[in-house]
Amino acid sequence: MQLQRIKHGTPSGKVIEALEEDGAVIVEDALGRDQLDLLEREISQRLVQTPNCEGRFHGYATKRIGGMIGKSEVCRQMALDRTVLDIMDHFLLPNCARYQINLTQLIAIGPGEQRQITHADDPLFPFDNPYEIMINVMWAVDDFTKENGGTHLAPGSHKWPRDRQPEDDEIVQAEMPKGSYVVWLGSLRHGGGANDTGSWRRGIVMSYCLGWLRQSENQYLAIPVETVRTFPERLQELVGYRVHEPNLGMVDGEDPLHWIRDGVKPEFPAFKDHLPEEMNDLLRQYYEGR
Ligand SMILES: O=C(O)CCC(=O)C(=O)O
Ligand SMILES: [Fe+2]
Repeated sequence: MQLQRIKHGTPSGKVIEALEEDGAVIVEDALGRDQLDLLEREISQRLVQTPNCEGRFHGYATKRIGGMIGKSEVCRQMALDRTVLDIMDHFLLPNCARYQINLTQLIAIGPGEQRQITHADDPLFPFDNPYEIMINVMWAVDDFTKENGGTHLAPGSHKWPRDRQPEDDEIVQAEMPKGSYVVWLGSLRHGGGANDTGSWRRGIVMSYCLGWLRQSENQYLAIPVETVRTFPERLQELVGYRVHEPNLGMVDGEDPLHWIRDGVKPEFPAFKDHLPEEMNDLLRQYYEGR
């Protein structure tokens, strides 16, 4: 059993097909040398200053840094990767007006870290979801190997009953060169690997979820608003500065995108409707038909 491996730049349909089948897929060589060099400069000092995590789930010999999209230009580029967005369009867009960033997190698994418990990520949202509600993309900053903690994944487990846990022979590890990424669906069983080497295994998770869910990481505090103002509009929207129709995420009845764009929040704005077209049509019929 192996994960399918696809070269970056291959039409997204192939990647989506593999994800439908296995629930996880590796996309190879998505970052160029210059991006990897810049990323190294953006993260190395931060990692030195960051203490180890303190929790059984997050690890004790692991370091994590949140809000990466506000801290790294390369992460902003990763967030907008065309293949990644095609994947999210396919799996998430049928069930929301727009999807959003759930969290962006650097995960550095340190020497001696033990294997993380095998889990699915989507029980974060406590309801019986009949479709995928979140998807994670793990970008390799170092080569991922079996020895240094390459992510464990159980291909096909997105189709299993919820209470079925994988046996060891149903699990594969994401082995991939740095600059590649592995995508897994929110329902897929997986976990961080044990690190039996003397060096860190650094990866960056870019997580996306339906636009009407609460984000795991509070994007409005994780990223300084002055930094958000420098983002392209698509990225401002992705981190959450956009109304999800109908009427979720408004500020004084305004779409936050206007406030971010114009730089000032009006003192006395007119409170507006933010509705999908079908609802507007229904309202029009109701009020005009009376
Ligand atoms: O670091 C990894 O490879 C996976 C981590 C993970 O699945 C998690 O923390 O939820
Ligand atoms: Fe996870």
